[in-house]
Amino acid sequence: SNAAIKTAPADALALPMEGLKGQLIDGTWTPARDGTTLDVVNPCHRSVIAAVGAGKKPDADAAVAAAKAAFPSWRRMAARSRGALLTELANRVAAHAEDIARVLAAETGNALRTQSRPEVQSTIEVLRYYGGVVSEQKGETLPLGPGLFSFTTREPLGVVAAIIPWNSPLVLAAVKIGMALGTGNTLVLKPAEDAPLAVIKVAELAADIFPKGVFNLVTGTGEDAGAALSGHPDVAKISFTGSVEVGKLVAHAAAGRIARATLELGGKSPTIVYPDAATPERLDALATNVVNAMRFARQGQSCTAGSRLYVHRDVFDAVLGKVVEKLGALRIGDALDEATDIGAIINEERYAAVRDFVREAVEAGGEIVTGEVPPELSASDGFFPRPVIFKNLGNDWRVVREEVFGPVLVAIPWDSEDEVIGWANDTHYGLAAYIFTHDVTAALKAAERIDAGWLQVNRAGGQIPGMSYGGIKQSGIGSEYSIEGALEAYTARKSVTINV
Ligand code: TXE
Repeated sequence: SNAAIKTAPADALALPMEGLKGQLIDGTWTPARDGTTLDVVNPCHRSVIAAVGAGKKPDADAAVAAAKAAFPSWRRMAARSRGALLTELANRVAAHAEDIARVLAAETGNALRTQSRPEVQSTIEVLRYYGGVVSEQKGETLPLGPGLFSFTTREPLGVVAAIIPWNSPLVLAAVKIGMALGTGNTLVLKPAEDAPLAVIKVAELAADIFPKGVFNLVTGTGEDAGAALSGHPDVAKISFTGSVEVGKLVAHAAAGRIARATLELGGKSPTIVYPDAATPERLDALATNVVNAMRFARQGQSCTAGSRLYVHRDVFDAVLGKVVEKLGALRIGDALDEATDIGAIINEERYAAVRDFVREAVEAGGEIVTGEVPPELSASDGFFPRPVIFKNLGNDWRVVREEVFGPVLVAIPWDSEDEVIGWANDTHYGLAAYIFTHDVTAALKAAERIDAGWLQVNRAGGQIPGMSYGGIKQSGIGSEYSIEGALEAYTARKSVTINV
């Protein structure tokens, strides 16, 4: 039970939060216009670590107006000069990396060593990537025949509203900052109400880098600040990462005024293990990859989590045995404790949702290979569920079909390639897939047939700047992390045709 879970000594909780500001609107730090605030809670202790402005429609309106006013001169700045400002932001984040990582760990419950520090490093990489690459905002030329010549340019759209979730808030913010500002748009960023603090710290570093009104930050709930932004007539483009449910609302709001929307939504990604990947000498590395693919070290709260594990029947027991052994070596505990591998689920509601998934599957006869039904908590317990692996499940059960967004892996044996690829594709999601085989033909065949935006073969790492990343089916529209994705989604082509 949870009694065994270690928490950090109280002094480890002293956070670099002094002077934490709040909303950045038109270059000025402002509380919510109605004076209300939202508490930000450390999910490992349920302690309130900060209160931020509960921004609403008037705050969103002011931020959009500022971004709109700043657009004409920002769009005229040379791309390489905008890039230089993104690089400057990256350098400042690097100079404050440890402080930011600690705030990130405290608000998300994502362990400092395994998740939060690496996320800050990815944030720096992403900002540096866009800082360097935005000069590639080029057009094409087209000789249209005698006396006619045409060229295209890539024009920014205007005000971009970016709405981000709590699971890896900083790097997702960095991607949207890099894509929107790099291509000459102005920005209103809204972090998730559960984890706005690390993003606020980055906004503090950005405040005097960009001209006023170029980079705005509004804090508040999705229903208030988020909906006000996605429905705003002066927002030319919305970039949203979060749930499918809210993604549909955002898409509707955008469609109502023919605004553009990029959506990065959920997933139920398959991990497929072929027998040759689980030979005695490969088993250890394979099991590490399976654990990493499931993002257990982020409590499974990742859209790319490889949450359906399909293992060839011949090696099923051997693979499960090794994965359980690997999981057993991971320490669950306070996110700020250096020894911790796995931290806490973001909040009580998400903890209860994970518990419901597990309980329901157990009641239906699913067999728990490792873990337990997350226990009922007393009011001061952190939201620490143990990793769960299930076997003997029905293919149509909720835990097999829906995104749990918690540390719950379903393991299913397969016999034929056709069968397993059919199962892999039998979902309304299409985000990631992980394939483990050293047979090149098998890997390429699977890559060809699996419907997913991002396939990894013999790897289970994170996104790398430069590589397009995005989903198909209900996992989303558009791609991020690359300049191509930024140009497609954040600019419009303009053709100029000349009679020479
Ligand atoms: O996400 P929400 P939640 C999935 C995952 C998880 C579920 C619920 O399955 O269990 O979503 O998480 C803002 N108009 N993912 O409820 O609500 C909100 O303030 C405009 C997948 O936390 O989608 C926050 O900033 N905005 C995922 C952001 O949307 C609204 C990451 C995301 O919150 C809004 C997170 C509205 N009406 C959750 N309502 C991924 N793809 O990585 C909320 N928001």
